[in-house]
Amino acid sequence: MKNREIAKILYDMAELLELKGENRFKIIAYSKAARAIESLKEDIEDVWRQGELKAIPGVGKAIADKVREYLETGQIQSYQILVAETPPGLTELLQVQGMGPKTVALLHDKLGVTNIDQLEQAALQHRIRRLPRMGATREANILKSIDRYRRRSTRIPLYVAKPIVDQILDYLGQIPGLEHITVAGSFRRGRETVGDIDILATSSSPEAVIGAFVQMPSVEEVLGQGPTKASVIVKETVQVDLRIVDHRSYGTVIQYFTGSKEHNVKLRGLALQRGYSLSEYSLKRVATGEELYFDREEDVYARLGLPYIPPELREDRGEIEAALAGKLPRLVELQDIKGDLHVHSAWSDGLGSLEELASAAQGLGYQYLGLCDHSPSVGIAGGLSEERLQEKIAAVEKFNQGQDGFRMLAGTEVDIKADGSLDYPDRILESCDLVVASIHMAQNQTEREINGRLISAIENEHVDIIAHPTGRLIGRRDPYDVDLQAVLEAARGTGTIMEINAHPNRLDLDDHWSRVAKDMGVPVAINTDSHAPDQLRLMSYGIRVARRGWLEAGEVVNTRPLTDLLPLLDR
Ligand code: DGT
Ligand code: CA
Ligand code: CA
Ligand code: ZN
Repeated sequence: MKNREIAKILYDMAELLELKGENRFKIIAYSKAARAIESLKEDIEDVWRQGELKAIPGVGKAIADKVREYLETGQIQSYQILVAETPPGLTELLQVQGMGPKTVALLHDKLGVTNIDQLEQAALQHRIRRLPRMGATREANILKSIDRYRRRSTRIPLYVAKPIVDQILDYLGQIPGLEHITVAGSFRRGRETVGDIDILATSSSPEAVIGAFVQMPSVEEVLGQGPTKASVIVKETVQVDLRIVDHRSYGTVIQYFTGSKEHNVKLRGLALQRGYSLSEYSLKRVATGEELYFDREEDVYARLGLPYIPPELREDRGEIEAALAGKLPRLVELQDIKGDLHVHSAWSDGLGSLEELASAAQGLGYQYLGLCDHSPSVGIAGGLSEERLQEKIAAVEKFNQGQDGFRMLAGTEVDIKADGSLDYPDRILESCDLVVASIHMAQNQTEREINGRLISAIENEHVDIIAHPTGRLIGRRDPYDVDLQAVLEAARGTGTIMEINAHPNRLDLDDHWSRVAKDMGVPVAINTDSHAPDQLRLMSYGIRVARRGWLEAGEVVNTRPLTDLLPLLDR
C-alpha cells in the first residue's frame, strides 16, 4: 500500500509550506489530508481506481489531484518544486528544539541561515539577539539546543520498533519448525525507546529459522550469523538480534534477556541467598550442582519464592523488595479503560465527526469520550472561537440525546497563555463538561514562568486535567523548564488530574513522573490526544507508561465508569 508514502509527502508539504510562510488554512489542509490518508484502512490505490479519493475526509480537489499524480507518475511536481526551492538544511533546523517554522523563516530571511552550522555561527556572533522577538536569552538557548541536537540519542522510539517487531514475529511464525517466539529486552519492558530489539525463539530446525531471518526482505545488513543466533539491521539503524534457544531453558532465557540488567543482578543476588546460581540456562543448586530447568518464566520467579513480576516493573526500582513483601501493585490494563478524555475532532484540526469518533470509541468498549478541541490562540491547529465552541457544545448535547450507554463530553483543550491566563474566559470554561489545559506557546520561558502558568491553570476551578505536562516530544524536543515536583504538589492540593499523554511521540508524564504522581496521590488520566478515530488505539502506549509507573486501575480516573467519573469533573 502506498498510503504511508503519500501521507509522508503531504506532511512534508505542510512543513515546507509553513517554512515558506504560506497561509495557515492551506497548511492545515495538507496536514489534515495526510492524517486522513495515514489512517485510511483501504488501499489508497483502490480508492483512486474507484474514483473515490474526494470521499476521504479532508481530501479536496487540489489534494486529490496530487494523490492521483503520485499514483500515476510516482511523483508530485509541486512537491518537487517546494523541495527544490527550500535549502536542504532548513528542514533539519526544524529538528532543533525551539526552532519552529516561523523562526527558521525569520533567520533565513534576515541572516541567510540555511543550516545548523550557520545557525551556530550566527548565535556565537550575537547576530540573532538583534532580530525581532529574539533577544540574548533566546540566542543562548539556541546554542544549548544545537548542542543537545548534536548529542541526540540513537535510541529508537517504541512506536517505531513496534511495527518492526510485529512484522518479524509474523514472518518468522510462518517458518516451518519454529515452535515458540517472543520479544524480550527493553521492548518487552515497554520502555519509551529501545536500543535494539531482542527476539527469542525455540525451533526444531534452528538453522532454517536463522536462514529465513537473515533473508527477510527488510534486512539491509547482516551484522553476524551463527547456527543459533544472528543480528541484522533493518530500517537503516535498527538492530534486531535473534536467538534460538533450548526449549527446556526457555523460561530462564526469557527472564535473562528481558532484563533489565539491574533487575537481573538483584535477582541473581536473591537466588544466591537461597542457595541457587541463576543463569540463562538454569537454576543450579550451589550445594549439589544439580540443575533445574524452566520452560516458563513464572516458574523461575516462583522457585525463588516470588510472585510473577510484570516486565514493565523490572528496572530495580523496588520491585523485588515489593514482591518479597507481597506488595506488588496490580497494574492497570488496557481492558480497564472506560474512555478517553482528550480527543480532537473535525471541529478543529482532527478528523472524524462525533458519530465516527463515538463509533470508534464504542468499538473499544468505551462509555465516554472527552471531545477537546483547541482554543483560539492555537491558530495553526484550528482553535475554536467562543462562538464555535458554543456551537460544538450544542451539537454534542444534541448528539447525546440519541445515545444509550455512551456519552460524549463537550470539552476543550484550552491553551495556557504566556502570561498564565487561559485562552477562554471562565464563563465559557464553565459551560464545558471537561476542561483540559495545556501549554503550546512560549515554551522557552524560565522555570519560574512555566511553573507559574501551570500552577495558575491548576488553581482555576474549571480546569480538570493538565495535558502533556512537560511538553517534551521524544527524540525531538526536550521538556520545557519545569519543576514538576512543585506542579504535582499544586495538583494534589486541588485534586487536578495529571495526564499521561499516550501519543507515542509524547508519553508525558513519563514513567518516572507517573510513579511520583502515584506516590503523591495525584489523580492520573491516560489520554490519546487522538486527531483521528483510529488513533484511539494509541491508548496501549500510555498503558505501558502507567504500568512502568506502578499505577493500578483505581489510580487512573478513566478506568471509572461514567457515573463515577462525572463527580470528579464537577469539582
Ligand atoms: P536496550 O536495548 O538498550 O534498550 O536495553 P535492553 O534492556 O534491551 O538491553 P540489551 O539489548 O543490551 O540486552 C537485553 C537483555 O539482556 C538485558 O535487558 C538484560 C540482559 N543482559 C544483557 N547484558 C547483560 C549483562 O551484562 N548482565 C546481565 N545480568 N544481563 C544482561
Ligand atoms: Ca535490547
Ligand atoms: Ca540486544
Ligand atoms: Zn491535544
